[in-house]
Amino acid sequence: MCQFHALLGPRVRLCRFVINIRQIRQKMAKSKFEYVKGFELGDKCLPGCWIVVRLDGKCFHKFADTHEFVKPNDERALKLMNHAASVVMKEFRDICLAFGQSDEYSFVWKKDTNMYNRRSSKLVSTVNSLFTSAFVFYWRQYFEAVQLKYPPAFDARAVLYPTNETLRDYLSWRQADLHINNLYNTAFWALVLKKGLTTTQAELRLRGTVAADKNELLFSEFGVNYNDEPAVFRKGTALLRKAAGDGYGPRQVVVPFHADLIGDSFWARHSEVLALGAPGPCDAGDLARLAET
Ligand code: DGT
Ligand code: MG
Ligand code: MG
Repeated sequence: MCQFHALLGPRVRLCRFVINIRQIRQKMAKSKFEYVKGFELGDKCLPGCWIVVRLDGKCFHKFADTHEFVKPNDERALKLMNHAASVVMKEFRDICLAFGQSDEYSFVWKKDTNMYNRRSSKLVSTVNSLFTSAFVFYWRQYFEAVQLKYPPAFDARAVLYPTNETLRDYLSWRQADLHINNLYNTAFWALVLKKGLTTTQAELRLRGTVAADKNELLFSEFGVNYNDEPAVFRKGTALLRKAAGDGYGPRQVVVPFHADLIGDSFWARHSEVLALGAPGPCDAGDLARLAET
């Protein structure tokens, strides 16, 4: 026994010595190097403001071409975007609304959120990386045999809106942007795909036209009433958190709406969003749209 201890003794002492040296080094490192933390800039979002994180596909004109997206609107791509956004909303309960169109999505954080201590870089980077990974993860669910040819990327930023009015104006701006682009693209691709014009000819044909001209062109030359185009193409997708009652009691769901965000009726119907209230109830139409996603 004594011999055993005699044998172990120096080893134990050596171990303790090594541990002590390590601890001293760690303490020194902390005191000597910790000052570099001071180089990090604070990026806490102002209190009381709505925080909007908007992300947008990087070079999606190329991504859409490479993956042969249907022109001007590819339902698979829009549904995949909506699915990725609902993954983000399910993860972060303080996102009360999201709005998507084309290759972009805006996520609205409740103005009183304290998520990540309101640090902009944390909010932006986590939303963006979860959205992007979900986009890739669920690709096959929507594109089936179409192989993802390279990893897509999205840029992202956070913008603060100090009042309900500025937040609504922001969302109106994104929806108006969608309307202008989609009306143009619908007319442009009708001229190219249905009438055989080259892209240059189609561009020339539409140059200088206003919305009424494009509506008229679609109707008179292609029999298309723009207002009958699918609402998801014309209005984009707003995702809202709602309460759905089922046999197991109420649960939260993320429901897609393809509605006008510019007028008042959407905000009156979903008044809980701006009032920071609990999710409102679903109706049958909401549940039907939810089932389609
Ligand atoms: P960026 O955002 O500056 O990196 O550049 P892009 O190329 O992403 O430009 P952006 O975001 O202004 O425009 C979105 C592009 O994505 C636009 O060229 C059309 C394409 N895109 C988005 N959704 C669809 C779709 O459903 N079908 C087709 N064919 N193209 C789409
Ligand atoms: Mg883009
Ligand atoms: Mg875009």
